[in-house]
Amino acid sequence: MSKLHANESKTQEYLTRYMEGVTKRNPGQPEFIQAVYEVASTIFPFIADKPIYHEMQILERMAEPERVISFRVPWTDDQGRIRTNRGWRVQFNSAIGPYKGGLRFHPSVNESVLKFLGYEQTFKNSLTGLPMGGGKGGANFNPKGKTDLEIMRFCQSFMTELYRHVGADTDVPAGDIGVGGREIGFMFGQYKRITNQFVGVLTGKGIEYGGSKMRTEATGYGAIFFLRNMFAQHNDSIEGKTVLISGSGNVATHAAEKCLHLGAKPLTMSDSGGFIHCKDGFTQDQIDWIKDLKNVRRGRISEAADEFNNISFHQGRPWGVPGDCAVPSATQNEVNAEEAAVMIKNGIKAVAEAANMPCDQEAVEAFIAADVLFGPAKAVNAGGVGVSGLEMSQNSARIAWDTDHLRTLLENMMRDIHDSCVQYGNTGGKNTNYLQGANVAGFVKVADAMIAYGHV
Ligand code: NDP
Ligand code: 2IT
Repeated sequence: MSKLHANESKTQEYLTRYMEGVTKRNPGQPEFIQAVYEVASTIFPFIADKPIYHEMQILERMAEPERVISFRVPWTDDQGRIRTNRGWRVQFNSAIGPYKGGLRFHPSVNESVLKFLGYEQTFKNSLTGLPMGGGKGGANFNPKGKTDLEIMRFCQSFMTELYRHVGADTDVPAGDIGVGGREIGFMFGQYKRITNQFVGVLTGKGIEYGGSKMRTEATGYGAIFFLRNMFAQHNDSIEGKTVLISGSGNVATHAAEKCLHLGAKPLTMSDSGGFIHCKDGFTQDQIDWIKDLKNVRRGRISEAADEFNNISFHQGRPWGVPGDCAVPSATQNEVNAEEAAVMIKNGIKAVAEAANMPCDQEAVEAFIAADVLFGPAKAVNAGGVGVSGLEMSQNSARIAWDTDHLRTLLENMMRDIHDSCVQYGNTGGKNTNYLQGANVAGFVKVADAMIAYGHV
């Protein structure tokens, strides 16, 4: 066996043994194990000749959240019945700053999902270049069909416990699935009332009470900036490309909008009921109508097909529609190996993960093996938490920057993240390996900070 092959098989052996340990310690947590594997499979080769990371047990420590808080959330529905949900905050890693990451309200939320999200968030936040640790939280609460008053009572009850665990220099939550401007307003109001403090304890706030311009748009816009940068790096252009988008929430609608700004054509959007297809590409008016449908009327995406002649509604997910790029923007594991194979057969050129872990491991491997440009979530969607970090800066300094300035900061941040991926993602293949690039670039800063602190 050559020395190179001997090293590779040793690295593989470490990875296998490591994953056996992670799997044993986290029974019933498949999403978390999946996220750890995705990172570890690229980090073990990187640290093969860097014994300090092994000696300091960095990957072992990184796979253990610093703290998981779980609590009861009782609330009263409009019929006067007492309802009970479970809330969590996973404070994953504070090596480079206060815990930072969103809150998700969805019936599928459990500890595995929040641990995968908190783990990913640690590397993503490191990539932004800002001083933010990783965290995530939420509740197994289903906001669908609830009235505004029910949402308000739930959010107030949730914050009545959460407030003692968070703080502007401790842990700063934000939105995620099922948590947008309305929910952040209710939670911020409750925090302020309980603590008698007006501080930047949440991001994604309304502009009137300490929110940042561009935060609402940041994740979707940032994802499409990243897609543009991947094309430019590989001597191609986003202009004229057709784009398959899933989801129809905050991330999806703003991704569609930025596609229009940059001359690309968004063809699809979806929700849990199915997807809509517009072969001409959605117009800004149609995107605005969908934003209103989802944020104000809180309806289903199928209604867009009743409203517009050139939009059709279909069951399932949009991945069978031929397109140049895919920007999955709904939820985890929404692209599997068969769907990836269909997209590859249809000639897909680039995939940018705007949701967190939307492609399963086999789909990721299939895209990379087929030389499809693959942008992983922790890089592609980092613009959201990036502008959250800028909201924290503005709150601390008690100032407010204007839209143009923030747009430039976001665009520059996405450029820098892209360039860090290129720096660490050159594996000798035809394309940059953005998966490896993002994982390694995110890892190094957190790992080196942990080493500086000694055995903690
Ligand atoms: P929203 O709640 O605004 O929208 C979520 C969208 O995804 C809806 O269209 C929803 O459909 C769909 N969806 C959610 N769960 C499922 C499911 N299990 N199956 C099918 N469709 C589903 O959330 P966001 O747009 O904020 O978040 C979307 C993704 O982006 C998530 O993965 C989130 O973690 C990630 N993200 C969000 C950031 C942000 O700033 N908001 C930042 C970085 C990442 P339906 O209404 O039918 O449930
Ligand atoms: O997944 C994410 O990065 C988010 N939901 C945004 C987190 C934040 O703190 O803005």
